[in-house]
Amino acid sequence: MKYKIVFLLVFSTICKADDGYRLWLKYDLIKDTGKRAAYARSTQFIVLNSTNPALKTAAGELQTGLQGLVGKPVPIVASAGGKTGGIVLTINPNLPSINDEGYQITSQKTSLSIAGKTGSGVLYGVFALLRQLKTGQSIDQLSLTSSPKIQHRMLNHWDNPDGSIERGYAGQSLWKWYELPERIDPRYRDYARANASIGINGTVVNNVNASSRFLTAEYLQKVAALANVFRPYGIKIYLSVYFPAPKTIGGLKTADPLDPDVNKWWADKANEIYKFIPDFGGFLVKANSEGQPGPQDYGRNHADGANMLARALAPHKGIVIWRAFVYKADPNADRFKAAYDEFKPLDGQFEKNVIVQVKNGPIDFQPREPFSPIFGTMPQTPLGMEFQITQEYLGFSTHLVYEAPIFKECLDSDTYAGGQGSTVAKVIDGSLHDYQLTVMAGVANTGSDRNWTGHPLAQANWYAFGRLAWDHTLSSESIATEWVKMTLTAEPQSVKTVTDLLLKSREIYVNYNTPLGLSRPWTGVHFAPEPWQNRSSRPDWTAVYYHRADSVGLGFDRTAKGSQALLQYRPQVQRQWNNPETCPLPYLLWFHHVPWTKKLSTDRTLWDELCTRFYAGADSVGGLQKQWTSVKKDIDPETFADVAGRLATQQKEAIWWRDAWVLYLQEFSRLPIPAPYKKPDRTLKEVKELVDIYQLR
Ligand code: GCV
Repeated sequence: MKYKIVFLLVFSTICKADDGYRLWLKYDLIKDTGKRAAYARSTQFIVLNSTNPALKTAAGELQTGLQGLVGKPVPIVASAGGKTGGIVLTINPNLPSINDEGYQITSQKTSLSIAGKTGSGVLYGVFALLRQLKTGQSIDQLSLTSSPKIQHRMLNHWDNPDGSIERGYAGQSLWKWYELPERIDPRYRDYARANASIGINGTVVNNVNASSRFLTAEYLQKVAALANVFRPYGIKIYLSVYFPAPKTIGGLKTADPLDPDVNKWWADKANEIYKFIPDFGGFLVKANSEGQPGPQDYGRNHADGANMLARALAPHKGIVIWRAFVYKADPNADRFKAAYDEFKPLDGQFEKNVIVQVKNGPIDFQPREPFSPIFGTMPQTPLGMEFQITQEYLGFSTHLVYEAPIFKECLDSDTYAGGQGSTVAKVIDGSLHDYQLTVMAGVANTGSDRNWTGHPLAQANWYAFGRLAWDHTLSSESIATEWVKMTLTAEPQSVKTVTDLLLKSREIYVNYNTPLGLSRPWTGVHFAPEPWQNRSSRPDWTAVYYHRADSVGLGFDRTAKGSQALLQYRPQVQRQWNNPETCPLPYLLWFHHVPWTKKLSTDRTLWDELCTRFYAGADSVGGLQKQWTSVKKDIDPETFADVAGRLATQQKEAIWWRDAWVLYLQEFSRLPIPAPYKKPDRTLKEVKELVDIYQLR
């Protein structure tokens, strides 16, 4: 009996299901006997002869990783003492051909060296080596050199002081403000590890809809406690700031950026912050946007506001990340044009430590958007990229959408700002216009859920964001394959299948959600389909504003005859999208109001093409389910069941989206649903009732 209990305990420990907490950092025993395993097993020691905190972290991570992979402890020693078979970690500020955070891994006979100019560089090198071992890459004659292409690779958390997360779908905030600074949740360190392993080096811990509370001494202590945990992982902390803080917590009568007292208040505040956090990164600011106050409240412009904060931070080497996400409640305006209209005239007027952070598209993280015209038209201002990892418009954490293709589509778009080949990536990595200050930010999809991201496969989006911020030339496919091998399985057929499923997922979602360039940033929770929504406090918070369905056709005319938004792009880009006959179908309805019966390049009419995509998209979710079922034997049972459940919900909701759009648009097109597709089983009224249930409070 006793033995039976012991056996059961041991067995249940071995078979313990994977709850997803370890993310892609699963350094489990390598079972094969190949060279990679032999190499890992032959590592006798790790040489560390420095007290640099990030280097110490690097040694610790290497030790943990190797121990997991080979199942035996690998000691950390101060010197090789003439012995071979070790991995030597070194900081060498004079290393050529890498930047400050780059690394060089080289094999030297029976030893290996991981070197960087800084401790962080070595840390990234360690994670690169572990990745190499874990994904089964050859380590013979290893010679890996890599440097990040973007300087500030950061997560933006839209986390509120009460623990809620704006647009968060994986539980509550990771930050337990009421426990800090005294209690340090071990999860903070695990968060830092995960980020460092993919090269993320900055985090904005609070929502851009900011509370001034974070600038009080009480909260700065809490923020400092987090910064202390993140520092050894090379991660700097930043804060979103509430522009009128000099009034709300400073007792001043104004927050006018040209007022000397206001300037002094911010300078004093910066000094105070740096006393708490000597390596504080800087401020992220949402101002004069969606009701947030800002410099325009005092008749000043964005540059006035940003520059005032920049001057306060400059003595400490901090930066200001000023967001370009702005639009006004003007019934005659096109929201698409707002950011360009406000920011383009300010090009070249920002202080050196200011970067303007631009969302990838002109509207708001839609399933597909053309790149923001700002990227091609502000050559004298450093521009940062803001991607959204959390799935605000992508089915929350229920629908599977692998986002690397969304990020890549934007990064690889040609702005023509300096002639052909002037991609968005070259704008934001500073190479096109020769600037040093560069940022890529991702609005985080993390939360207190045990697996961090709600949907287990949404971890791939966090991972892909980090990998692309490090190197935007990586392909969506290579990142997906790497993530699958790190996280789910090493079985070649299943790796292929899951990679394929990830790569397809975005296009499938677009098809049933917003095909042919439709968009849907209407008001509310952004979950349920509501193309009929036409009432709101602002016209640009209705659905009808965006799709413009009428008896003639569908889509928003943004050509010279319409809102003229297309004119904000360089002429070469305009030419690609200006003609409805040749405009690529994914962007068609972004720029044109197209008649229902117009024949498209697919030889189908607009109406038939729309229906085809809505139906094919919804049907394809069934294909994803089949693919997932086919890998069951190679996936941890808990993860398998979790994803299978979410895919089943996605299947149901994809049909819901399809039915809502098709039945609603049919009221305008007055055309039948083309064969072989069948009319939805429900009526528009029934679909609306279902949506109402989801909106109930
Ligand atoms: C943080 C969209 C979202 C808001 C978000 C805003 C922004 O409008 O729906 O939740 O606010 O973008 O990016 O500032």
